[in-house]
Amino acid sequence: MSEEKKPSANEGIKIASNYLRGTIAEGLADVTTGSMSADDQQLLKFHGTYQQDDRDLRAERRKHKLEKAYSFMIRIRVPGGVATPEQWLEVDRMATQFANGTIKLTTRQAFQFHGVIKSNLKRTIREINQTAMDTIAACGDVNRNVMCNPNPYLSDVHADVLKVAQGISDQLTPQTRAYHEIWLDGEKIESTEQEVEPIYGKTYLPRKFKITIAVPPSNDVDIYANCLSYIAIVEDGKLAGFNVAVGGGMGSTHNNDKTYPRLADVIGFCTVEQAVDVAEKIVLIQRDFGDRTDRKHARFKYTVDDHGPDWILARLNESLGYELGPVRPFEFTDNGDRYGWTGDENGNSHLTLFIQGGRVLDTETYPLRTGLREIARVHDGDFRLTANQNLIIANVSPAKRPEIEKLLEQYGIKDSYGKSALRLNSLACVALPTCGLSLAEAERYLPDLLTELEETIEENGLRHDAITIRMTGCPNGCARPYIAEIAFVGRAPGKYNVYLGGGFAGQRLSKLYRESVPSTEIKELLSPVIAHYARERNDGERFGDFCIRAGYVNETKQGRDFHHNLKPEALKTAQPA
Ligand code: SRM
Ligand code: SF4
Repeated sequence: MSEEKKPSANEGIKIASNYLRGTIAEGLADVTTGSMSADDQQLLKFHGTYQQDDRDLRAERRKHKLEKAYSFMIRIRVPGGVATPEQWLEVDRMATQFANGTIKLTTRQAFQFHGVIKSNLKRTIREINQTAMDTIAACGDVNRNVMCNPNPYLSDVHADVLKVAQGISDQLTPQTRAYHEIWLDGEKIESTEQEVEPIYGKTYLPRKFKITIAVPPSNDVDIYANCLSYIAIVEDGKLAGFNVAVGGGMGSTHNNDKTYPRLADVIGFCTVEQAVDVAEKIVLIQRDFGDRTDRKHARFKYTVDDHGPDWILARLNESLGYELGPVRPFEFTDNGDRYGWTGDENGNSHLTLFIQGGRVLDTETYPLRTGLREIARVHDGDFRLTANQNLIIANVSPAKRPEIEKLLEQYGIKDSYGKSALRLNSLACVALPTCGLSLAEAERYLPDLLTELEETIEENGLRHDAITIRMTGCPNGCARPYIAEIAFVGRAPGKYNVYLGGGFAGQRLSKLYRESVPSTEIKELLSPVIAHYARERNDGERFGDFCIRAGYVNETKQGRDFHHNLKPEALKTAQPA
């Protein structure tokens, strides 16, 4: 007899929370501790904030019998990644006043603050809302920040696409008044009966949900790694509609084959007018059919894999009351950002800047944050956050460009100048010291590893050859590592699984090449592969494709195969020659 599985603990927390209130208000008022209760920590995510502690200080504080150095990460939603100069200035101010003096640009086009202490949490979230931005649903079992291709090169199409992203974001934003009550001192509504969460209901979604929109040929928002993606189809210079893709995701757990990254399947085409409806109906399918018993199997990618994309399409058509059209042709060439100045059809200019690790801060040698602040003070366009943790100073009018160029010069801010194509195509997640799940360094270590690998790259004449390279501190995949051509995924302090063979446009999963490689041995491990590539690649052949052709790894054809079909050497720790 099959035993019915119980819903996971988080389902109970959501039901008991009275639409995400829990005891957050009381917890914030408790000055005896810098932390919140375990259940409220889960609920806080829906409000856009995570309790963390400074892991660099753990041992020292334990020695002195002190509470951990608790603080909060706050994620600010920026649908489509577009922020005004005024918003930039406010984010910059709050980074100093309430956070650790840095602004983090995330892999989903959002801002993050780190290091906000409990007594400042409410004020910070309130002030974020005063800037016409918010944090609701930046995290939690709901739809997250909707991503959108940030490059306004085709500015009319881009404006249309951005409108759709904002429409989807609005439609899927939770309706609970809890956010207003707790953070904005909104009026308390006593009866839960008056609450309406027409899309989510009391238990919201089984797990987080992610949506993105790409404008080919750029796949800079990594559509294959999202739960639901739209691929803009541009015909005669106009937006004709979108191909719809479902079931992508990255997260996996070491030594658990039942968890795996998966690429989205493209299942049909919808018109611009249908896009919001399609998003809502897909979310409802996940709400009703996603696995609420096991959070490691609760993402939409498993719903799609378990039932099959055809089943999802049939259900979607049924609930829409009309059918998606056949998939239209499209082609992605890459998933990186286009650095430097570009112009658009309206005569405005856009400058894409490389921001290492997405971290905007001042150092003694590079006053990036100050420079951007000064630019925001005169800028008459907007700022665009890219899904590659970079920044576009967008829509610079011809009149303003000389002034902005002068400031760039004055603060030494370079777009891509002097950097290898390898570095310009790198991504690292936050990891230590704030991420509670990290097993190894990422953002703080990748820049140094790149410096080491750049020696090999230079020796082999590959300085200008783009290779995508990504690092995460654990297998959750926040920098979307499993679709990079080279990826490092933390196993333990100073040790990484090395993956090869991802697609240059983010269209193929990679495969484990060596397990648990000490960081000191990574250069020795990869140098021969890079040299081999430089010597024997075919014309235009990408590094990831070469790694498969030359037999370093087998091709991963689908998510379920990610952990299988490994070369025997993959599970051996690398031995230096
Ligand atoms: Fe992520 C959890 C940071 C994008 C997959 N992610 C976390 C947490 C909140 C750790 C935690 O749960 O305690 C990290 C906070 C670290 C910190 O100190 O800031 C964290 N994720 C990030 C960011 C900031 C990484 C970055 O360096 O930019 C990204 C914020 C995006 C945003 O603005 O919303 C971020 N996370 C992603 C992505 C990439 C994407 O969405 O395109 C993924 C892979 C795609 C996917 O979802 O499948 C991702 N994060 C995860 C997972 C694994 C989920 C799963 O399916 O198993 C977790 C852990 C979890 O949810 O249990 C996680
Ligand atoms: Fe933290 Fe892991 Fe995400 Fe990196 S990949 S930010 S270590 S959860």
